[in-house]
Amino acid sequence: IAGCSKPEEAPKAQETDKYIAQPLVTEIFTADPSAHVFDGKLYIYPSHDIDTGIPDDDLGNQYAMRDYRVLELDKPGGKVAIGPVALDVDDVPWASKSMWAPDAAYKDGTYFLYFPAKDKDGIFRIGVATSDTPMGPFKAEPEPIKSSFSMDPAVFTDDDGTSYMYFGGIWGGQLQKWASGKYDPSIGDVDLKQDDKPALMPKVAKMAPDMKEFAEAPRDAMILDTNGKPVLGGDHDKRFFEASWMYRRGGKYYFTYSTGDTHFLNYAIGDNPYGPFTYTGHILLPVQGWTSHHSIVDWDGKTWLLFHDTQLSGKNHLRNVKMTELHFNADGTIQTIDPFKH
Ligand code: FUB
Repeated sequence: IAGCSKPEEAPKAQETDKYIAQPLVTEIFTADPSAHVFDGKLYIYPSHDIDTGIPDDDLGNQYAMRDYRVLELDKPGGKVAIGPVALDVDDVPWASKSMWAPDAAYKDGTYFLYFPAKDKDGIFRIGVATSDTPMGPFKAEPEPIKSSFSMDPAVFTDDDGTSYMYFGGIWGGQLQKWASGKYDPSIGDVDLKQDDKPALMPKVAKMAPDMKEFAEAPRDAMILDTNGKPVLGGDHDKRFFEASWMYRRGGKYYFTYSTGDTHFLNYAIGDNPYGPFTYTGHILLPVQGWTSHHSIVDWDGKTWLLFHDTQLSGKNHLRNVKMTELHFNADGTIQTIDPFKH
């Protein structure tokens, strides 16, 4: 499969020894890595970054991605295979652009690719596509998931086989425009500007048995501060921005996310998939580049953090995925990772 990958740009890595991990692939630019273990192999579902010349702005218009490619590893540190195009925006009837951070799931012989994209009106929706192999190609459903909105879907399957989708993102991810439950174009492009009120929270919905619909209306996945009150909109070091990911360890549910403009990956712990989740700390300190987005997966007897930075390009919109081991303390807290060696 690696042979299918056509080199696009192979920039020279600068000062490779200052980073705690190196890019998993250099042939293409990749970001937002969602990792899953299927049949003992690690599959990474990343965004596929491209350069369209669109300048950086606060809405992320520079992230003008149009397709997905899947990465496959047999063993940690092994060769990384880059799959062919798994899904292209032209093959999604309802989508127009912005194929942002995807995720995947498996159930009963079918692999599901979940992806956000802007519809023909420029409104983010979340779509689903299916395949009988983890690498795809995937065939998109003709319509987005009913009642879906905003972006960054992450699908978590609990031990009892029930799956949940976490999603949402503020600023360019449009979550603030849905604060009333309906899309309100008059709401600004950033957040609600209510610093002393509860922040906008990520959304969670149980998936229907066919994995193609929500089984219920999405609800807030509440992130509480250590005082038991919702994290406030003005607390940019703690409040949810984007990049939801759920990781279960024993009976604890770690809701993990990015803080966007303060560039942290954070975690908040709860007792069930819906939360509430209590803010506990940082997983990853700011990386090189504006965005930070990740996944956490158990594989080969270890727990791994998949993340991205801009080591190869030095440009915010041309990112590269990496992986490093994640360590826990005896009390279940995570040992914060510094992406740079000091
Ligand atoms: O890759 C485009 C967007 O950048 C993602 O959807 C966000 O999470 C951020 O990483």
